[in-house]
Amino acid sequence: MNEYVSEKNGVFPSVCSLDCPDQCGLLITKEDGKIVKVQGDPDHPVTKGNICNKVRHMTERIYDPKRLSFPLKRVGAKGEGNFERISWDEAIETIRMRWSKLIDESGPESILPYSFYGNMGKLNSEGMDRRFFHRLGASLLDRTICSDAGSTGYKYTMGGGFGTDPEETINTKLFIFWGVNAVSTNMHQVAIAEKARKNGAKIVVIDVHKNQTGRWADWFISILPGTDAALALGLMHILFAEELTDNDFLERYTVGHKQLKEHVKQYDPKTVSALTGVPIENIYKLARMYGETSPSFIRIGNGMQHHDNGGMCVRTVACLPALVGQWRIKGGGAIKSNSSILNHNSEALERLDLLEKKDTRIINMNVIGQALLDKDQPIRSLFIYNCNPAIVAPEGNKVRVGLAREDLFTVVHDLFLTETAMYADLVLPATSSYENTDFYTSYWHHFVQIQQPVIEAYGESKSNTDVFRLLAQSFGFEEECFKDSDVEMIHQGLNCNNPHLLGIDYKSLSEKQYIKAKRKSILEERLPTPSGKIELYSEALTIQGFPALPSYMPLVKESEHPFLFIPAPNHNFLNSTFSNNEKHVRLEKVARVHLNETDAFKLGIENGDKVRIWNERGECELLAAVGQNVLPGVVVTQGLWADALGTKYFVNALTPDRIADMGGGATFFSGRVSVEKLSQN
Ligand SMILES: Nc1nc2c(c(=O)[nH]1)N[C@H]1C(S)=C(S)[C@@H](COP(=O)(O)OP(=O)(O)OC[C@H]3O[C@@H](n4cnc5c(=O)[nH]c(N)nc54)[C@H](O)[C@@H]3O)O[C@H]1N2
Ligand SMILES: Nc1nc2c(c(=O)[nH]1)N[C@H]1C(S)=C(S)[C@@H](COP(=O)(O)OP(=O)(O)OC[C@H]3O[C@@H](n4cnc5c(=O)[nH]c(N)nc54)[C@H](O)[C@@H]3O)O[C@H]1N2
Ligand code: SF4
Ligand SMILES: [Mo]
Repeated sequence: MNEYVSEKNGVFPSVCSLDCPDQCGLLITKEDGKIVKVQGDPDHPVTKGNICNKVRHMTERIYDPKRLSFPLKRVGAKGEGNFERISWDEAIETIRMRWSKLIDESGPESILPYSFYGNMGKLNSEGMDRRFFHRLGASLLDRTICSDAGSTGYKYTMGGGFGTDPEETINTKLFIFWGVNAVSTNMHQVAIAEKARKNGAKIVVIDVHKNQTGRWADWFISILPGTDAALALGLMHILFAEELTDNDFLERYTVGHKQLKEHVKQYDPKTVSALTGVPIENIYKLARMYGETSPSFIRIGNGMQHHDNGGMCVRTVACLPALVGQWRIKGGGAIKSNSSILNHNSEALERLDLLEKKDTRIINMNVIGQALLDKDQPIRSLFIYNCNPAIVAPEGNKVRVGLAREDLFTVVHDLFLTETAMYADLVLPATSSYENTDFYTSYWHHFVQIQQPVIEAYGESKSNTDVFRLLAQSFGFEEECFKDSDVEMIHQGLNCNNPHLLGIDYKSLSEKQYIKAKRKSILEERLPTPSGKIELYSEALTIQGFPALPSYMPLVKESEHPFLFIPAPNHNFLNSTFSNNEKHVRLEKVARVHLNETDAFKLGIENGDKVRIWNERGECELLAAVGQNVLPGVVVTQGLWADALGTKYFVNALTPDRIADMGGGATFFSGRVSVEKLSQN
């Protein structure tokens, strides 16, 4: 029995553990030891009682009959999915034996942990796991798949993940949702914007796909993929030329505005229109709207940065609020990510000091396919948790050839027998976050939240922290930190010198469930850029070989395939999570590829036709959605679908594993494909 789990029926506070900016406060109704209902907490100032469809149907996932409840070992060939039940003792002992042998033969760097944020809890995503692998001396993983290109670009301008407090955007008069499908991926920002709209705010969406967010906008601007920096520079051109800039702000709080003014002369509206596909008059209209409306707020999405030029693109867009002085207006500014505001004590949780070899190799998670096929310094074992690389990683066919290697010893810890787990030698059952103790920091709003377990562990499943404690014990690691309880780890993680977190600790969180960080406006604090100011001109960029001023850099033209391919997330899944749960699949129905009607006409494709999309890396088959939702030359899909459906929706079979310009980021949206109609329907 877990001492924190109440035996009583009732309603318990909780927090959504999914990798979503909204990080909702939840209320969980429990009857006879089981969760029967998941709702938004009406008192949570950001959630306000509303949650997405995905999590409202969470019980279907927690009690899905396919959920894993005991450890398994593989009995057939890799990928076939034949497993038999084993005990935890056998599982842990097998890992200890296999890894001890590997360490003797090839050193600990032959072992690679592979994880992401399937669970955003700090302890379960970057706590005991890090301690264990650092002490073991395993290869390090650079976790770059999501937002690193853009975060790095944003940092050159703003010094870190600092943006507007989203709650203040209730006052905003102009919202620009830029490369973000917020209706699906940040619904509470949409709810706030919707309220502001009742007070006269206008909503502009800039995207390559007129999806649910574009349809919701007052004004949708269609743009060619990878050209957002050009549009931003065109806006700057007009803002300077028409004296719509806030010169006092530029003088006081920025570096390089005079050079920038000269530099953007080359980005005249005609040039920019040719690059972006945005009509000249719309570039003028948007620039004037941005120059004349206050407060204005830009929500910078991850879509625009999953490109070859993603870093520079975000760096460039992030300069805009400074030009019009919006950082000093309540409700003005931008958010790419607010993650730096809630920085916790990661040194204490992760214990990098336990890693003996300081030059331990680092593997970028985006090139896991290449890395698994590399014969020089082979990866001989993988431990995968909080992540489903067989579906989510780029160059997916390469990843799967790698995972199928008979000589690779793979352990997968998950709630389900995911596509990745199908390739495992050992599969370990994971608890859901509702069964764990943890704390959470959002990368969008400013609340820290706590999770106390609401229900007992499902079957024999274990949390990530418990699995790594067991492994540490079996390896005989003596350090005290491997004995820390989850509660002790929360104390350690919140014991830090971040002034925003003052007064937030285990005790106060246990009482209040969520606490808002104390935060000054961006301008009251020295920005952690080299100059302490907003850097329109960045010397640091030149050291890395980039232009110091924001610039447009075209995408790599990787092949002659006629279409740019944008395989984005969908509404009812969370990356690949829920893509194996019937309820969510039913809500999403089928995978479609959106193409422009002129392209469709040329290819003889009609709405609803089955089409094949392919390139040198692979192929998939989807149903055509023909219309004007994308520009000619662009095709868009939504969702990372499970194979188990028997479909050929595996979009990452087509995506490149090139690395973006900055931060080692992914380039999911910079690939090219061909499209053809399939004869049978
Ligand atoms: N429902 C749902 N919510 C989610 C997720 C999910 O899978 N489903 N995933 C979560 C995670 S991990 C993340 S990182 C976020 C991601 O959520 P967002 O930040 O919204 O990012 P994406 O959905 O990847 O892409 C956003 C938009 O960018 C567009 N886009 C692609 N290329 C370009 C371009 O070059 N320029 C412009 N202007 N637009 C472009 C796409 O068409 C898409 O509409 O959402 C989180 N929330
Ligand atoms: N084509 C394309 N590919 C993409 C993207 C895209 O837009 N287009 N988006 C990319 C982005 S932004 C991201 S963030 C990645 C996300 O990729 P992943 O991090 O792989 O996200 P999920 O697919 O949600 O898989 C998370 C897994 O963690 C498991 N899990 C949940 N909680 C726990 C736990 O407590 N313990 C353990 N051990 N496991 C747990 C879940 O069951 C699930 O199988 O995908 C990337 N891939
Ligand atoms: S997935 Fe996002 S919107 Fe849905 S409940 Fe979780 S945090 Fe809220
Ligand atoms: Mo992500």
